[in-house]
Amino acid sequence: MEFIKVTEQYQPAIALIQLNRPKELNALNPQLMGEVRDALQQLDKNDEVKVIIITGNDQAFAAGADIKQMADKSAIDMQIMDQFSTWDQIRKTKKPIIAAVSGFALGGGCEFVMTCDMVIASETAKFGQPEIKIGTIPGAGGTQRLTKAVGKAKAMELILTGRFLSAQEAHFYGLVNKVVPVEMYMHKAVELAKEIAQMSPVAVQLAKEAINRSFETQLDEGLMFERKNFYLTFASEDQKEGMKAFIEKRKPVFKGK
Ligand code: DAK
Repeated sequence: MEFIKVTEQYQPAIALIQLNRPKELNALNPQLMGEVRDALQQLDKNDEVKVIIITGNDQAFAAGADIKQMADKSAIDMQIMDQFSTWDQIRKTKKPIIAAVSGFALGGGCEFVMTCDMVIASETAKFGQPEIKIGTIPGAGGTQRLTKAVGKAKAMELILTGRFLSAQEAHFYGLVNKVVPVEMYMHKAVELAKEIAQMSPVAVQLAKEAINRSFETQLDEGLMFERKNFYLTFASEDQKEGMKAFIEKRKPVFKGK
């Protein structure tokens, strides 16, 4: 594993996955997501593990999908790469996943957090879907899950402006379970994991499946719709300009085509 660290017995019955590309603020490239998928599948099969915690570091959970890796792709490249199958497999994990979030959880990072089951945030956590600023839109569920989590008006504001949500606001809108000082977020995540780990693993898995069912019955259709529009942005000059401008550290000039 190059981009994540996995500790199968971080605490009794609790496994930890740590995203580990600190210099890039844990930007999510396909290899990293593949490693997360493989680790989750492994942990799902390990009877000693009851709850999984996913974290980054104090500065960043993840600042989004890797823009440098995506910038030059065409809509068809994106379609053929089919990174969504990895994300789809991640969301099929049977055991409960707690995201322990500090610092940036942006774009794909925010979407990754929303794919987890519960969220403990540090006071410094910042959530957002800033894809609009680089000429694209959320592609891994943001338009669907954020809207369900915070409501239509707030989701529109966040996704159309790319503004960030503070940890306290995210708590107010129900996106996170608890906000604690930065030195406490791992501790609180473990505390929550320990409580769940005491329950029947069968009941926990069935409950998770049922809750997701209620949440996702109409989600598949929404996700497909979002995916097509996400691919479509890669056919625009604005996406090329937006991502190029990010890499060149300048403001983008959008032309509307
Ligand atoms: N990708 C690549 N590199 C990134 C990055 C990212 N998303 N975010 C940060 N970095 C890199 C920076 O380029 C910089 O690298 P160097 O220049 O030092 O080589 C390093 O991390 C430190 O970042 P900064 O110097 O920018 O640090 P600051 O503290 O000044 O700013 C920031 C932190 C988080 C505000 C800023 O880095 C930023 O705005 N980052 C980009 C945030 C963003 O736009 N995120 C959304 C990306 S689009 C999909 C699944 C998901 C997605 C799409 C498809 N499929 C399954 C197909 C999701 C798309 C996105 O997430």
